Amino acid sequence: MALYFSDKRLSDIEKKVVEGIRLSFADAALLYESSDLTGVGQLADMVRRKKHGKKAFFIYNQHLNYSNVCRNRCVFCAYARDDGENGAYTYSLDDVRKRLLEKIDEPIREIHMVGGLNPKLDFDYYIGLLKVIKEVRPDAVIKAFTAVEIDYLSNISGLSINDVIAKLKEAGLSMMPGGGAEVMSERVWKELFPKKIGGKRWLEIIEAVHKAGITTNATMLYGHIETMEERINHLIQLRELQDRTGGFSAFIPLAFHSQNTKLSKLPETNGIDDLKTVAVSRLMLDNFDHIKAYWVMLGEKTAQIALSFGADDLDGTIMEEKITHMAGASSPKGLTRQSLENLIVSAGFTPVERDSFYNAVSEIKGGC
Ligand code: V47
Ligand code: SF4
Repeated sequence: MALYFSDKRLSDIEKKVVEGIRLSFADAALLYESSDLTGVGQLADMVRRKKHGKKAFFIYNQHLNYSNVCRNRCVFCAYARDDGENGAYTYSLDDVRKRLLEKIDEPIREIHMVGGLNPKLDFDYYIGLLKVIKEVRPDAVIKAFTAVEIDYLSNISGLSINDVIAKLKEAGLSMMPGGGAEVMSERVWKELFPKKIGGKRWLEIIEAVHKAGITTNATMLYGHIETMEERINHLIQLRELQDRTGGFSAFIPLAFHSQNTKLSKLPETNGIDDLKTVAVSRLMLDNFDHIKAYWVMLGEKTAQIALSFGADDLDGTIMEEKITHMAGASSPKGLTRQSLENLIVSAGFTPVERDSFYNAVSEIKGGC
């Protein structure tokens, strides 16, 4: 049955989606520009349902941020501090062990671990982090670090990118989160994160990581100074890399939070932009299996609605989130399994608790 569009231009895109024809830059621009939000949402939902039916995934996970001392000091970051500055912290390996043991009675399947580039931490510390997690929680998957850390570790250790990846893998790294790419545009890189690796290097390193057999996610930080054109180019660059490696698991659009950053005058992203960005991502990233609606940044309500705009995953329990909360996020710091299930069921989907690789560990019947 053909969908109803108040913006008739969407019918051409529907035809392409139905026939499995890849959408172009111009299609994405039209989707973003269209005022037919529900039309755009229906198109994304069509793809989402074809891939996952009514399933909506989540994971029992714990976030660990070992240090907020960071030499990069990206303009959009409220989390980072200089060494010795008020609020700066670094966990010793014993602190990390303690944090893991505090939650040892919970059925955590994944440890998501990232942090700043703290010049006082050497390569052995990073290996130590992985080893401590493996020792305390041998069954949990470690999803840690980003291309930014891989590049940094290669610089401080003198090892090649491939050797860094091999050593992290040997110490227990199984997967990598999608951070660090921000928006792959030279203009945005120069203005917002000039000390961090740019898009070209990020893609090169991720390609090496995928070739070493480690899957990663990908993200896009939106809602700051980037243009629609830059967003779309970012998505296309990810899609091209995925064509080559197939190593991306999920894509996560990250809604910018400006409080306590140098961009604090910028407003929050609005609901329309949040939902459209999820939908456009779902439609453009035809070779990505999963689109995450990250409840921490979107808020629970928008994340729940995003399940009908192309997203199939809400991320997880998290336990304690620092990066977005230091930038003013009003979402809770963690959610229980029951709350995640309730959010999914009341949105009309079937909650599926998953492991890091999207294998179902339990499916709860529900939805309509
Ligand atoms: O790379 C930094 C972003 C990222 C702010 O792969 C900000 O499963 C919003 O990558 N407002 C880290 N965002 C988080 C991340 C992530 C999160 C959840 C799941 C996964 C996954 C990955 O957070 C950074 C940066 O892009 N960030 N500051 C801010 N003020
Ligand atoms: Fe450092 Fe990451 Fe914050 Fe940039 S976003 S300053 S790399 S912690």
